[in-house]
Amino acid sequence: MKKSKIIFVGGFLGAGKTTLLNCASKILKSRSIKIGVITNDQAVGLVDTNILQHNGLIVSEISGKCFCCDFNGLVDAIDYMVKVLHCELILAEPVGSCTDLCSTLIQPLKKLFPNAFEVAPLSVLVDPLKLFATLKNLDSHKEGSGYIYIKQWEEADYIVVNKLDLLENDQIDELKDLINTKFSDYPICWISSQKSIGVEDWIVVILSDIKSGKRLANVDYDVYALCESRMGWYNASFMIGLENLTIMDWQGFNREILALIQKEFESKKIIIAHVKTFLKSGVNFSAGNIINEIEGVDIRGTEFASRSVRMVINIRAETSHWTIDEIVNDVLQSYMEHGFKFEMIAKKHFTPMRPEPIHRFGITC
Ligand SMILES: Nc1nc2c(ncn2[C@@H]2O[C@H](COP(=O)(O)OP(=O)(O)OP(=O)(O)O)[C@@H](O)[C@H]2O)c(=O)[nH]1
Ligand SMILES: [Mg+2]
Repeated sequence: MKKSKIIFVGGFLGAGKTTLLNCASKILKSRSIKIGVITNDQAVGLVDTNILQHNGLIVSEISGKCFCCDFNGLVDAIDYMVKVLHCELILAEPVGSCTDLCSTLIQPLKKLFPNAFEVAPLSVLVDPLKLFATLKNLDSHKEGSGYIYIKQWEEADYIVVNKLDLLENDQIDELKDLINTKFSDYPICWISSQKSIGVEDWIVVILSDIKSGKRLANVDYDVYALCESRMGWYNASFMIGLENLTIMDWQGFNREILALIQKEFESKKIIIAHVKTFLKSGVNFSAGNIINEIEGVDIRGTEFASRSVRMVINIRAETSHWTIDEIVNDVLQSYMEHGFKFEMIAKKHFTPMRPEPIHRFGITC
């Protein structure tokens, strides 16, 4: 029986994992390969799931726990996609704040299901600006998000430097030198998942027979849990409309509401990890992102007008989840004063739980 191939794309929040999955799926679909994608979060209602589904992909969202803490749920989802939906390749996006994937996912899948699954080399996607900042100042990252970035990179079979389109040639050279100081023996892929540069070459790597899970990161779970516990998570979805039934430009609304949220975070000096929105009405959509306090709002999709819209919003930031909830409530309140109505469909905000993986292998197999 042909083994199903599982491709994990790790990397920190905002590195571009979902954008890469979208881009790669398009290429793979054009080769008539049937793809399934698995998304993951500790709560339901992911912008990523909505975006991938909107692009016509088969998506399964595992929510409630991260992959390593819900290993059996992950195996069930893979099994369903392969056996029932006949997917030939499964792309999986772990939660962006997760690390230790090699010992908690890749080794157990290889060891426990040697005849069912083939696991592709672990790709860890990196935002080049974070890579610059972290590698230039390695000693200051013994805790906080920096600890997670470094552990994610340490366990990579392939470090995939994304957002190549943002770099000048001299920055690429400088980055190569910096990477060499800490990760000299790591294979590196240079890509832009947004512009589809280098993605075909990355596909060659993940479809190859190169061994996966060659490196285990030495993760201290107390530090790891502390780093995650300093973050707040917020997932919500609303129906939005106007009291006087005015037709609204929702792309403009999306840009404006994200800018207001960004301003609130900035004024409270809170570090944003990722704010994502997805607005949809019929076939029209607008997707928005903020990945830090400095860069502006990134909007994709189309301008569209309708009387109402469904909005999904996910926020991950270095603050209490209660503060995030307050910020969103304040911003929504300012719209309500102008006649907007928000009917909440679902909302959950929380601190990520301490990771308690089902399996944790101390050696590679
Ligand atoms: N310039 C540029 N931007 C990119 C590229 N890839 C992704 N982005 C942008 O980076 C932001 C985050 O992208 P996502 O794909 O949502 O990142 P992610 O890693 O899935 O984030 P989480 O799901 O929160 O962990 C979005 O604004 C993307 O448009 C790229 O190659 N170039
Ligand atoms: Mg994503």
